[in-house]
Amino acid sequence: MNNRSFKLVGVALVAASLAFTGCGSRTEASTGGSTGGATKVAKIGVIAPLSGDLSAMGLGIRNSVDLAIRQANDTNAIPGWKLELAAEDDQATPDVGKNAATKLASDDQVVGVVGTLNSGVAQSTIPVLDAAKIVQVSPANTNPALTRGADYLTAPKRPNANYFRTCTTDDVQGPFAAQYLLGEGIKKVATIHDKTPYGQGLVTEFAKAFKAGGGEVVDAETINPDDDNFSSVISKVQTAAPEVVYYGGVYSEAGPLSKQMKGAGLKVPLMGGDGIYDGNFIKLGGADGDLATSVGAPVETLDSAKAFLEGYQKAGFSEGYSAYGAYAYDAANAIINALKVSLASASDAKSARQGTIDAMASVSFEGATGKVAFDQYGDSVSRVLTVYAVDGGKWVAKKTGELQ
Ligand code: ABU
Repeated sequence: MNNRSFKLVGVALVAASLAFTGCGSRTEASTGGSTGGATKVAKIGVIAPLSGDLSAMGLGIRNSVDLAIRQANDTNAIPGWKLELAAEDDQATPDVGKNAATKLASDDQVVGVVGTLNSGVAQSTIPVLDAAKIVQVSPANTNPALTRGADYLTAPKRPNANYFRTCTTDDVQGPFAAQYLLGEGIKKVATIHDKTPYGQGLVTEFAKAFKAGGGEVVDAETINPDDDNFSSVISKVQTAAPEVVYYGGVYSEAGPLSKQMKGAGLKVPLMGGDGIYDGNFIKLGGADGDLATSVGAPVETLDSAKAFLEGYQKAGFSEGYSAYGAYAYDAANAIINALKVSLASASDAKSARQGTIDAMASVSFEGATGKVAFDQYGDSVSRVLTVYAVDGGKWVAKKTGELQ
């Protein structure tokens, strides 16, 4: 791992001006644009947190899928068919997500699902949708085991043929963060994770790469996902005197953790993964100097994302697209591309479910985030990541690249 190098694909020092607002949850369907007299209906579901602490990310996912559906209907992308959105709130909770998947699977018009945000929720939804032969494409799940199984490094084996993702994975993201810190001269790091598949997996991958690169993990702690007082963990970490605290988890705990760290005198940067890359991290206590990696390049810098950004603004959504909006838009368009094949000769949506999964293997197009295509495990072929720092109270891109 220590001889890996970064291939820079672009260096961006731009403010990431994501708009973040939350609002209450509701399950909804959208008729999605004009449809040129189509009579048959196929639905694309969304399963994401539409309420609660992580709704800023979930609503950005929902809106971006809605946009892709509206545009497909407006351009009559699938002649004879009208697409509809069926969005379900998973509340970032595995059981709620499983119920959402069961509900969507029982709707004969559902042919694909975009989601989930959380890797732990995906563990519950994937088998349900797989049994119903419904394709699931996540814009945000980064746990490697979802596509390559528990032995994802030594003996990768795809657990579910219906599952794909447009984001990269934590066996890339963790080492990317480690390489960045080592390159900045950081030698001593403490780790904390929230015991979720995402948080634990990310810290495991980070720590392996950091140690392999000559760094030392001076303390390793955990918190519970719903904790709000981190004083005992902070005092243990403080004793170990790290130069950085690397956190595996999401912004709802990471923001308060950063604030409490600094308040207790542990005035070192907190660094996390894509789960903390949100304006709410800063609102909740994230401070200047804190760091995050997130998937892809900053969308505001990408020519390929211009149509998405303009369309999103024009659509007038009241919530920002957040970290995964462009990835959700690409996930929806991947399904729509597969539907162009599977629905072409289908008499009804349900009969096209298996054909949609089959067609995903050949999907390849230039999406908002760049090339969208999948490998033999259902993973994205894109492995680009960006390091962001909180600077002047907002996220600023520091380095965009690909782990070699
Ligand atoms: N990838 C960050 C979102 C959380 C998760 O994967 O569980």
